[in-house]
Amino acid sequence: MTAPRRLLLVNGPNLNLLGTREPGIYGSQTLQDVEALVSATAAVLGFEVRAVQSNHEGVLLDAIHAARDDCSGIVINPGGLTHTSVVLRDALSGVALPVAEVHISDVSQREPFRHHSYVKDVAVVHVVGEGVAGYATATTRLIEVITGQADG
Ligand code: CA2
Repeated sequence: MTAPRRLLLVNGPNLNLLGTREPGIYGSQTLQDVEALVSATAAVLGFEVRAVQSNHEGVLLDAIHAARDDCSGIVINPGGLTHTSVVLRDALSGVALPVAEVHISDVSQREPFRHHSYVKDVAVVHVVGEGVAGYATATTRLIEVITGQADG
């Protein structure tokens, strides 16, 4: 079967607040801007995007599991779950799709509790500290991996 030309974009807890608070860390663009950026970036490369954001871990897990059926990769900013969730990591490794992990801020330069990512070694693309533009970088690099133009 031909691989679907569709990505799942996952934004974790609190990312619905983008553009409303903490602009010094996360910028002034909204979640809607992020989703539009990823869709436009993917569209140029012939991919469509299904976007999910939730403050509930189980909703994110269900969306990741469903991606097995009709997506060929996952772009994810897990938010704070990055640093806490074995469950999220297991879901990502369980669906066995290529994953791009993106963080708006440079987590390595922030508090020590943000330095560890449970997702890191199940992702093939990592983008940190590029602001919202990092989602476009992650999307392009993930599609290159999917279509065989790069190896991560
Ligand atoms: O830098 C990132 O993208 C993070 O994944 C964002 C998470 C944080 O826990 C990670 O350590 C790094 C936080 C998302 C919350 O986003 C907000 C946005 C605006 C206002 C308040 C929170």
